[in-house]
Amino acid sequence: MQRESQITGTNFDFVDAMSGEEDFAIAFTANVMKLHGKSLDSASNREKYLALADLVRTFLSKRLADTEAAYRQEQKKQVYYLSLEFLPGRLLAANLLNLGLQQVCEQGLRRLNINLAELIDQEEDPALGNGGLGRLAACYLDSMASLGLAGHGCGIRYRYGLFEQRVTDGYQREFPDNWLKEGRNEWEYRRPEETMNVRFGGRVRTIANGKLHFIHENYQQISAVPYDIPIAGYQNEIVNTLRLWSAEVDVTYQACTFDRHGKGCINVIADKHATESLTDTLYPDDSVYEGKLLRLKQQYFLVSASLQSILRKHVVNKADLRLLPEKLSIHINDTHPSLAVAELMRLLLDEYGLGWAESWDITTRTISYTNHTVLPEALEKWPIDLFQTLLPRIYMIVQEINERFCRELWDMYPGDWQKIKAMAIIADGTVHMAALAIAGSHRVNGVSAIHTQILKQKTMSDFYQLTPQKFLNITNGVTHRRWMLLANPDLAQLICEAIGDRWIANPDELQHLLNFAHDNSFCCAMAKVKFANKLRLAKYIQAKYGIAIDTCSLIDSHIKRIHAYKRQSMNVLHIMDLYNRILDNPHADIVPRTFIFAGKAAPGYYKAKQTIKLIHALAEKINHDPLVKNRIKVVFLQNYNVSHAELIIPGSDVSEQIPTASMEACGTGNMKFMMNGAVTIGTLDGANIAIWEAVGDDNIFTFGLTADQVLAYYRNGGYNPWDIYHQDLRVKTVMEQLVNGFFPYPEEFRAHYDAFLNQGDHYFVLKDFAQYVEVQNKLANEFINTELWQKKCIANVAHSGIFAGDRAFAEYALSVWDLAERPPCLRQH
Ligand code: B1H
Repeated sequence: MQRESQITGTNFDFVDAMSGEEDFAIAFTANVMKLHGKSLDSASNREKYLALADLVRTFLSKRLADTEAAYRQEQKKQVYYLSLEFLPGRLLAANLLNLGLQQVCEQGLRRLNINLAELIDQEEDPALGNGGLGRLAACYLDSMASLGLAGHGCGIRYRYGLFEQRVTDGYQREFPDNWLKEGRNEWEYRRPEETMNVRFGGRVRTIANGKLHFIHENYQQISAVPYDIPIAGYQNEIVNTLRLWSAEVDVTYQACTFDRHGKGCINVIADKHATESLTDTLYPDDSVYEGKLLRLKQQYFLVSASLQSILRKHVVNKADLRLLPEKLSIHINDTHPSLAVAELMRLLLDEYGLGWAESWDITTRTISYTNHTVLPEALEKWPIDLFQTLLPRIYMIVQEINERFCRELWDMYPGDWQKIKAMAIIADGTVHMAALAIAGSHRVNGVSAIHTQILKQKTMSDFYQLTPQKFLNITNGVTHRRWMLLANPDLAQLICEAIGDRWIANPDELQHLLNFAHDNSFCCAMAKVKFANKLRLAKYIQAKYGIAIDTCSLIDSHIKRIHAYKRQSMNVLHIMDLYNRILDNPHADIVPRTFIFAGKAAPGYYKAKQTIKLIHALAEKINHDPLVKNRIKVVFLQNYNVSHAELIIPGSDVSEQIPTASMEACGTGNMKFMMNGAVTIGTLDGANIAIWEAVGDDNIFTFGLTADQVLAYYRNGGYNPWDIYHQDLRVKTVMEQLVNGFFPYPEEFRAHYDAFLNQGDHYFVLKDFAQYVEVQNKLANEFINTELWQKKCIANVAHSGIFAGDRAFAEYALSVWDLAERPPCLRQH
């Protein structure tokens, strides 16, 4: 009895005292009772999951408090990573792994006849991001904590995440992602005492009494309440935070004045809901900028709340504001939080009374910026009217920054108005956020070598000429802990058996796997692991969609946002061509293939949504045609999220990375597939190039126009796709099939047909088609040579170390944030 009372979920002695699975089982059972007032027998799986998460949170709580105290004592430099998006994925399994509790928990639950995997499945997968950009932010939080860097995320606690995608009749339909149905998230700590107030609208009165004072009046003030999600480092006792801000209105002290309609409190509460809607939803556009007032409001809300709380903490700790750049770094994830430049200036000038020159020096030495896209449609700019009305004081500051910046440019390039206009922060009635971000940062980085090169030579060339020392490349990386240890535990285990476990701390050591490329038993074991993962995926597809896939077939996955530049449509055209080969010759020698697609289309993006319909129309035809004899299957997995990626990636043989060269800044899915032994078929773009350099020609299938060639075509007005239509019968056939009744919807795919043929094929799908088909054939023929294929898989895993997020973040630590300590993975070099 005494033992039982000692081991409860909230007793912190328990955190240190718990010694084994029996203790864990007792604590868990007690926690189910404490949390739900139910015995284990009558608790549902969801209730058991919540009790387990709560128990794990006990461990996190203690480390969170200890980490915070240690940072304060050591006065460690802090990094704040500001991002409108974070896609952390489910946290239970990750926390168990990072806290070193995986085994004890699994075995403890087994004693109670509970399967841990079933509880893990109960967790919502928070969709607080669109895709690569948000997932990268989450990978970096994991790396920072694991490297022992004091790095924290700052984002928005969207009440509803990215929409839930359901497909009916081949059409995407969107539903609200109600991830907080229970009103709270089990990992978060609400911290109302640290609420910040953010001001919108109103006007600014200037008073000059010796010095200028700016009085902001008649503004609307919105409270930002922080919720901290703990981010545990890998078995190093460190817990950092992801701080998410929520707009909240406390009506407790608001008098309800009754008007003649007797509405009183109804109005007060209606106003509360209207105000709180600020953080209701994430904008669902990936790579396309949408100039909506609410989005600008969200950006300022995040930036202002975060900076106020960061500065307050700095000042409370009695640190000198002039030491800000030495004590902390503020990193902005793309231009979305670039208002940070102006807001930091406002706080230093207006709230803390510093002068302009000093404030600007502090600001630019504190802030750094990563650019994630060169797509022109994604470049953020805001109409002056809208900007000035919503943020009058911030607009004044941006004006001043712009004037001083343009004066500097004038000194550099006297008389060159065109250049100065092209670089100005305010021009043509708009505020250019990338210019603000560059001017206000001491470092600007791209996310892959080719992307950075395009930034330097094209998109930001004027800025590069002006301040070349600011620009650098840091190729993205992803956390191998989530993408290997968690998503593919059998592979991780096998690797440990072969080369030991040092690769977990230093992924470069994966290179030692190359010694096993000729070891038959290792190759066989790798193949077995892949097969088991394919089986797991096949079971999921069978259960969810009733489609039986051949686990011996080549599983080829194309999973990412649906976008014309990512060219899912080219993949579709190739599958149509394969199918046509069977129609022409039912006995054609076709390597059995399963094509998997998953991804969401932005709700307003017609062509992307029609691509989803096209994939479904094709699946409908092929999967049911007896002539095909199951040699090809096409599957679309709905509502793609981090958990689906964890299932699909380890079970895939081939990774489709086929964007129009020059358009995919980096890509990170490509790295995750590689780590799991899938072979890439890809264009020479983004990190595909780095993968190619790492694995060599034999272990990747590259094809298509290079970025230089694509850009040269654009300069010269494009090319004529009809030439290809007339030269290549395969192209002619698949084009006609889009509109001739081959699919039972003759007009449905007219937009695709027109884009390919009548609108100049902007994404070079037809231009790259022949080469794509050729490497697809080559790849299939090499796949059936299992020995050869295994070597490719091993080479991919072995060379994936440089794509670990730890390497990327160590580079940021050294070259961008100037952190004193050398992260462990760089220490050995
Ligand atoms: C990336 C975005 C993005 N680049 C606008 N840009 C958004 C742009 O809500 N918006 O308005 C949201 C997201 N996302 C991706 O970043 C790149 O396309 C990938 O190539 C890259 O790997 C990833 C991480 O760097």
